[in-house]
Parts: sequence; structure tokens; C-alpha cells
Amino acid sequence: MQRLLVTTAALFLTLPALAQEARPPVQTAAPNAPNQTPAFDGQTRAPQPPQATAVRMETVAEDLPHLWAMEFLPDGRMLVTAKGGDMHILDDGTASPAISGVPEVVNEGQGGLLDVALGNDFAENGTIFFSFSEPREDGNGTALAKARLVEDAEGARLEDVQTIFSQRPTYDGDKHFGSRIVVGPDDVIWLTVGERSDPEPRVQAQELNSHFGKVIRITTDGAPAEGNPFLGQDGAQPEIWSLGHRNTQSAAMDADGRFWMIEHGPKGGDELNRPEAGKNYGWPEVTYGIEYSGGPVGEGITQRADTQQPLYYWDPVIAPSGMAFYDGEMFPSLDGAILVGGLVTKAVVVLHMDGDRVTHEEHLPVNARVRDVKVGPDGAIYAVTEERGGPSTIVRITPGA
Ligand SMILES: [Ca+2]
Ligand SMILES: [Ca+2]
Repeated sequence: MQRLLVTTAALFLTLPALAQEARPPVQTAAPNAPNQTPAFDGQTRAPQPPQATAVRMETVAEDLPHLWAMEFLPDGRMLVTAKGGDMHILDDGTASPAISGVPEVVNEGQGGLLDVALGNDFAENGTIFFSFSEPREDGNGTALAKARLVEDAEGARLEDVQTIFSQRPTYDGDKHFGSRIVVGPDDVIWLTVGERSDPEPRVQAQELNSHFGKVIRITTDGAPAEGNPFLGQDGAQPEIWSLGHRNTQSAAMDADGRFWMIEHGPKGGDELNRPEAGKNYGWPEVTYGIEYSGGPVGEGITQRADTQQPLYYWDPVIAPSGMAFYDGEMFPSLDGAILVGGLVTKAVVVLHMDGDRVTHEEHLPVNARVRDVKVGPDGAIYAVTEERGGPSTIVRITPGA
């Protein structure tokens, strides 16, 4: 053993370059679609960085209801949504009573109370936005509401609750609601909405008269945002920014104000996109991966001239939920990296970027399904975990030895 150690040390001394080389990709399992090839080098299975990010994990809140989303309030407390339909404030790991005034939600399958985001004017008037599965006659659909979070001696409540967007058409299903909310610095609201999964609705991801499988871009009052690509086009929903998306539960804005998203793909087709106005991201006609049943998706094609390639994809999938750009002080080596919650990988997935390209991928194992991920005001990474039908925890990730 002693000799081996000496030999290894000598190797690093004589070949210092070796220690700086990237390590093999995290994913070593066989792909679900072995005959599919990436459109460009580095589009999948990027190497791990030369140095693994050393971390320490501590649980800072536990025994919480099944959470879907978390946002930091300006005073450092956390505002969380529970899928079952309640919203709480966490103070030092302890959940407040349910905040009153949350509208009724459809808590079935993947539906429920979903994402939450703070308005840019939260400090002045308590404005928040939240998404949920809206109960309707003959079915349901993803909706986005605006409200004011008010706290006084009576507790916390929502006032002036107003639904500002309802995904159309209505569909009677319990899958693929999306939905992440991103509030731009210009007060434009971005919302990802799913294509409802089943064969009949999912093809509407390609249809401009439907909100299924789209990125939605609206004002804080729910009007189509200025600059939307299909404004004034006959038969097109004016809230649409981009099309051909499957089901997106990860979205964030980078330091330059650009909107990014990560989609749940089919079996072997999760993908990173930075959607541009009016462009088609392919689903369900052009995609990586295969159907859960094992057959090809549509004609089984991965490239077509009128559709956009993902910037990166995963086969097998990570099952992405939650996304943040790292901008804290604690992890200088992660500056600008994309953090993604991994439900299946049970990790915070880290994408090291060079412009729009993923250079390295590494996983920070949390050992629980990660539903949302945030960078705290302290610069630590916070992962919101879930168990199917069980409690959620919040894990704080800081630099370790
Ligand atoms: Ca959020
Ligand atoms: Ca795609």
C-alpha cells in the first residue's frame, strides 16, 4: 500500500497535466436509443470536470408536506408550495400554518399547486405569481395567478388573487402540466406549460391555436407580451413564445436576461433549450429518445431542418425539475453554472457552461428526488426533495473538504 501511494504521488508529480484532464461522463449506462447520434460534439454525456466539486450536505427542514417549489423571501425565510394545495412560509426550518386564500387546485397525478415566483415589486406590495392545475368543467388545465402575500398578527394570507392566464384547451387528464414561472427584470412573465402527455393532446405541441407544449410569455396582467412572435397572426394564441415542447418543470433566467429551460423528454430524451421567438423545438415529431413502451416516437427522427436542436440532452434521463444559475460566493468554480434538480438521478445536476455549450456535467448526490433547486442569499445551494406520497425535506449544500 505504501509503495502504491508513493507511485501515485510520483505520477502526479511527473505528469501534472493528467490531474487536470476531464473525467469520464457521469452516465455510463447504455442509452435507450443506441442508434441515435448527437447532432454535434458535446451534445450529450459531457465529461465530468477535472476537479469534482466537494460538498457538504445538511438537512435544514424536514417532515414537510410534499413540496413542489421554494423561493427565498427578501428576509431569508422561504416561501414554499405544497402539491396538495397549500402554501407555507418556512422560518428556520419550521413551517407556518397554511397561507389562506390559495384557490382550489386539482391535486391528482402530476397536478396540484405547482410553482411560485416573487414579483419584482414584492418588497413594496407583496406581489407573487403561482401556477396550479385549475379545476374546470369537463377537465382541468395549467393556470397562473397573481396575488399579494400579506402578513399581520392574524398570520399570512393571499389577497387580490387573480388568475391571469389559463392554458387552453381544457383537457381531462392528470399529466404534463409543466410548469415553471420566471419573472424577467422587465416584468415579463415566462411560463412553461406541458402538452398533457396523451397521444391526442400531445400533437397540439405543434399547433399554434393551442397552448399545449409551449413557452408562454405575458405581462403581469396576463396580456400577451410585446415582441411575442405570433401577435396578430390568425388562429394563433398570442401568448406563445416558442413551440414543440413536451413537459418542462425547469426554467431560469441567466445573468444576461436570457430564458433557459430543461424539458422532461420521453425515455432517453431530456433536453436543455434556450428557446428563441417563434422557433419549433420538435416535440413530438423530432426528438431524442423512445416511447416508454419501447417503440420510436413518431418516425423516430432526431433532426429536421425546421426544428431546433437541444443544446444538450440526456439518455438515460435525469428527470429535471427545478433550475437555477449559480451566482453565489461560496462556490467560485460554479460561477455561471446551471443547477438542475434531478428526480430520477436523486442529485443536483451541475452543467458547467461555455456560452451556450455544456463543457462538463457533474452530479451532487442528494439521495432523494430533487424537485426544486435554488441559490440562497448565503451562496449555498438548496435542494427541495420529495418522496412519492411522503414528506419533503430541504437540503443545504455548502463547500466540503
Ligand atoms: Ca419558482
Ligand atoms: Ca426538442
